[in-house]
Amino acid sequence: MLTLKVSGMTCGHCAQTVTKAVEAIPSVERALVDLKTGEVAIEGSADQSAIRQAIEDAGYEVQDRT
Ligand SMILES: [Cu+2]
Repeated sequence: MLTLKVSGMTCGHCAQTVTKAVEAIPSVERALVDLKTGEVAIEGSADQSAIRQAIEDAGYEVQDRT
């Protein structure tokens, strides 16, 4: 499972938008957003750059992990 930190998600609608954007990638099985931490957990085999791109295209920013 891959976990990414995403900034800009503030409500359930944002979470839904990001979830749908990531789950639209064919090799992603499931995406789970935790609004409190801003983390998106992704199950599946999609590569990270495709996931980042999908999140950014949806209007949110992926932060580099520290
Ligand atoms: Cu929102």
